[in-house]
Amino acid sequence: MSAHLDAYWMPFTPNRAFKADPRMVVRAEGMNYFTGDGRAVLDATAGLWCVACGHGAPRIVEAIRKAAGDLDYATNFNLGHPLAFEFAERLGAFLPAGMDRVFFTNSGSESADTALKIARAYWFARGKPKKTLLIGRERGYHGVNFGGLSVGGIAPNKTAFGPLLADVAHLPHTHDIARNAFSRGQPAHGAEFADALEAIVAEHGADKIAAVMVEPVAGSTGVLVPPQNYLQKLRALCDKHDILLIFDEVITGFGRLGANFAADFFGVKPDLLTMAKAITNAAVPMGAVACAREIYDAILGASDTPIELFHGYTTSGHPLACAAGLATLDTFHDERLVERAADLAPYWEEAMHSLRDAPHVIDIRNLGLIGGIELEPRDGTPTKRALDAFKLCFDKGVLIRVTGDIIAFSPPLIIEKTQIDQIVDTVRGALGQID
Ligand code: PXG
Repeated sequence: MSAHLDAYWMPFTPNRAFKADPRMVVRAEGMNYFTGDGRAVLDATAGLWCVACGHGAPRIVEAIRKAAGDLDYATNFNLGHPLAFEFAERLGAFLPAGMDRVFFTNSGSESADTALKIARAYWFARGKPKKTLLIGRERGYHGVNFGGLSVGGIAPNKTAFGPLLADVAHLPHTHDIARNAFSRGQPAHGAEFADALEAIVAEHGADKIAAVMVEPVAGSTGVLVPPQNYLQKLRALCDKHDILLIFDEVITGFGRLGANFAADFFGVKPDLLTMAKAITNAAVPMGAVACAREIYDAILGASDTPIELFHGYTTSGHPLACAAGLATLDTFHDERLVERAADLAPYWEEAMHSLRDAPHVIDIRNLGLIGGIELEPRDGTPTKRALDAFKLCFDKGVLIRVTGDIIAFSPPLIIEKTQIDQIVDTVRGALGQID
């Protein structure tokens, strides 16, 4: 391990292995990263599901430069600056109708914890302080802070960290290769997985349950597309039992499915919706929680203290992030990126499923500009096969993302068809080369 790499404790990385064999990028533009020796690497992951407009989008870069010169920082605690109000309003118009009350955070993890706290605060404001139970889903990912970690359902993320939130229950995940392998778009089977909510209600009582939080399409765990009618069913059950529905749209927001948000794509409206990543094209860290007006009104209306919600971050609504966010919305509008993603989705689907006969492939999943390819794990060494594919693809000039033995794709929405072909050819070649 080279000594000069030791100081930086890298996130979600096998530090020892990485530092023994590091991969670095030093520059990025459009669809490509560039390594120190000038080699282009096509970004099939949009950074980490976040660089929707492509790298170095000129309007965004320019807006950040200007904002840094105009107003480097101002607190939003009992003071304001215009960009935060302007961005919240513009974002409100981009969000599903009626969800235009926006709380700013700095990441997806903070958005998840903020949404969970707002859900509880809502019931507190409504005179139901016992409605506190938070329901997540197996294999769900809602970041790494204690709330989102507790509600999330990825076991290794929890192992080392002791007791989490106690007031939590989990729905089953919807992954069902036996019935749904190689589904194009939404799988046909599994809407009934939502019925597990009835059992949780029967066990705990609806008067104890605050909210259900799910990713509309589960990303981190390896691209699990919701079965047809599953989200509609979940919404109906939440309505029936007076439970809030929170969509974690940290990866599905901002055009990923060919609609502004997954809520629009599926025609299912949550009560709270979390965002991060592409909200600023990831050029400045930012997250946000969109709230239905009723929630905002209830909490403000019921408060008997001057501060209605005792929550916020020093850099909530940071001027540089708001400037980047506004420029991101402008870029989406000018380049018609949401429509572009919708137009490309059928080509993307064909391309992904053309890998069906490649070695080791046991399932392929897709929706919008998301793809997941599940590999058969090697006997005794799960995850190694996918990791080998990742390294080989990087060496051949394509950046993919692997999680477990699943390859996840989420390219920038500016991708061209020839670049989709390049991704598929490179992955096919890599799968043919590894054992
Ligand atoms: N919710 C969802 C749905 C996410 O995908 C977060 C919350 C947390 O966001 P922050 O900004 O706190 O990281 C995420 C993050 C992967 C991968 O490989 C995905 C994420 C993070 C790291 C890896 O798919 N998503």
